[in-house]
Amino acid sequence: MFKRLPILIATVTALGLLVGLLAACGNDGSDREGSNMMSDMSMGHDMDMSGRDNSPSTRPPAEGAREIQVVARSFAFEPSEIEAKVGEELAVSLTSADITHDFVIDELGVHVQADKDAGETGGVRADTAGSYTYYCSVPGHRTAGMEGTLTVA
Ligand SMILES: [Cu+2]
Repeated sequence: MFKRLPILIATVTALGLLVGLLAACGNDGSDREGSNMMSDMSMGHDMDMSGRDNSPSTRPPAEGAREIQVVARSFAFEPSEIEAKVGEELAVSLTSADITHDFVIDELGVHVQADKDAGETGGVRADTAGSYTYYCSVPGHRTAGMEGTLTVA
């Protein structure tokens, strides 16, 4: 897992450069319409890539939200259990102790991401009592143990 990630990033970067080069070549030899098509294609490519990192479901915490500090590391969350009241506004402040991790609760549309040097804070609120599982969506991390439970009562 650890050894493959840099290779993947390098491959993606190389592909991006290749697309850029192709677009530049197309610019030289073709008319404006052709080059627009090329840039549209590479824009779509970029959007797909960023869509993975920046989920639109991350929302800023509500004013007065209770801050919950969560530290993500390979491969656990600290704490692994969070309690909240029904309708309570939480501000989950995620930091990472090592590599990129995220904090996802599918049922609540929560996605907070933290890189090693850049944390993120996201608003969390459950209007229905119950147990909600939070996990890290980086491939392999959840099965390695990056799971926790938000209990709302
Ligand atoms: Cu992770």
